[in-house]
Amino acid sequence: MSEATIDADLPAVDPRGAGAEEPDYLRAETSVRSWLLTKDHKRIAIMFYASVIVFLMLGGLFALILRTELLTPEKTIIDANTYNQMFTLHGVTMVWLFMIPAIPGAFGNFVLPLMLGAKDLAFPRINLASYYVYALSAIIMLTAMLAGGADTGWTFYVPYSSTSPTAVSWMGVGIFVNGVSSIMTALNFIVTTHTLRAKGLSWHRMPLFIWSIYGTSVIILFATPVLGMSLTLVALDHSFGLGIFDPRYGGDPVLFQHLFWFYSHPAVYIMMLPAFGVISEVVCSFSHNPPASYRAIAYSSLGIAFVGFFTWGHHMFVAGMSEFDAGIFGALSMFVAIFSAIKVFTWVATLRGGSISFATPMLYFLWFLFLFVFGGMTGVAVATQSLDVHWHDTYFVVAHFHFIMVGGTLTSFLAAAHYWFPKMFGKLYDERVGLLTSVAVFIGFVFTFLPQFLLGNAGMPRRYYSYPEQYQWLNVLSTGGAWLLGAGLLLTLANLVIALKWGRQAGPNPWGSRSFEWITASPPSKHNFESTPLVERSAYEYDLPEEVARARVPAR
Ligand code: HEM
Ligand SMILES: [Cu+2]
Repeated sequence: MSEATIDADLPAVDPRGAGAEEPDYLRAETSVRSWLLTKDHKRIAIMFYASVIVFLMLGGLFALILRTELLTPEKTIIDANTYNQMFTLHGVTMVWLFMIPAIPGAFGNFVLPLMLGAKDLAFPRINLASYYVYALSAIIMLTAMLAGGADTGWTFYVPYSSTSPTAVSWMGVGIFVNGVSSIMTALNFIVTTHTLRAKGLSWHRMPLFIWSIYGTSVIILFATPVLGMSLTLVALDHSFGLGIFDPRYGGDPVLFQHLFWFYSHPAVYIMMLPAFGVISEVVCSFSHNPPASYRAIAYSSLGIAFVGFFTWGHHMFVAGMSEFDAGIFGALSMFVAIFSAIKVFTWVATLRGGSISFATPMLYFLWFLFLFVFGGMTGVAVATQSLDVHWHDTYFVVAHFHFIMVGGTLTSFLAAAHYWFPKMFGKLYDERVGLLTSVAVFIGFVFTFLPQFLLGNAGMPRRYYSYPEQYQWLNVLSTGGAWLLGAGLLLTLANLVIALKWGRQAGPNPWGSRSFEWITASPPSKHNFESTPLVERSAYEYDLPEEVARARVPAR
């Protein structure tokens, strides 16, 4: 690999993009073996992508079963025990098999090396191993589902979880193994960002997506072992009656809540930061503007990663906490909201004076903005002890975190799925259908989750399969919304799958972005770039004409 030098003459560009004379990564080898044993970050990304979509559909199926049960006040389709299993499986599948690996595994793996001008991640074999460890964890969790399931909720609160007759221990093993996969991926991203940046690519020239993936990786590294340890202790209690969390043997059930939330609050940022990264890229690319403040967005990711470790107590306001502690945890939680608000204001300011194009990812950004801000504000509300005593364990909390996780992370995942589609597959999806399905997803979402705030505020507790009659009409709205949301997601998937075969050729940079992954061909060749790029600008120089911006990253 030679380093390209700057040439006054601009290279002639193949319609598929520079480097297209080499077969792209999808066509370089086609045997099944070449996929299963690949060390190419792009193929591993596709394997993660396909898997997380399968689990999104499975988790979605569980959700529709739950919502359908709640259509009527008494039993509709499943009994109480099955209902308990169903919401546990829904939570476990969505959190660990979809949400956490989704953006980092699929899009992080694919674009991070491209954005850094690297040929691959630092440890390609560990990357492949992390996929198989993830797949193993999925197998363990699925067998746990078949072998008795789990009915504790995704939070595994003791003492119920250590005595439940269901397959709690085996499920815990699955989540433990899943964490190992997360840690492998995180380590790989951190080392790659430190060591494989192309020449000239200083930290402050990097695309903002990298900062958010970096922040996520740091959280994963510090928080995930705590989850592994706590679930191991629960499994030991459950299988061997050790009594670590059982007061009869001198154990302490509240200790579990501390340990669990010490991981799981940071984990909400494991799910959220990658979404912020996607949003930053989408906003800049579709408003053709640099971020209003690069540093504000980059550093607030690190700020969130840090402060997120000190807020877990807001999940335990009613677990016997002193008012002083509650005040401290509440105030610290609001710091996170400040960092998030910095991001939101910076994104909005980025639109100013831009030439905005309303493609599907940009519409998802709008949904994100509305839903995430709404979810965040309700977060500040539930972080206030006096309010949370009323809302805790009601549908209000369910609505809050779905606004954040579905309204924030899933919309970003969908934005990313459309935004990077041309890069990943070399094709363009149908824009009109993309916009329509996005509207369906939004309307479905609002009908599903907005009524849940009202239900929670009116006192409907979460995790019950029946409810008093006066709650019915809001539940009917919510269930109807869920079906629409499900249909919107299926149509979105169909639109993308159809584009794989019938989509128009995309070209290297269909959105006119300045970020570095758009320099190379779509889809990229196996080695990403023919020669190592030399970076002479930042990822957001929209004041330069496209050809000049291109020439300042001489690479093919
Ligand atoms: C502005 C920032 C946020 C604040 C101040 C905040 C605050 C809170 C509080 C106080 C609770 C506990 C309520 C209760 O149990 O009664 C809660 C629950 C929850 N939040 Fe947030 N939150 C914020 C952002 C997020 C984000 C970004 C996510 C996810 C990506 C998230 C996901 C969750 C989840 C999953 C729960 C419920 C967990 C459970 O009990 O099963 N939150 N939040
Ligand atoms: Cu929290």
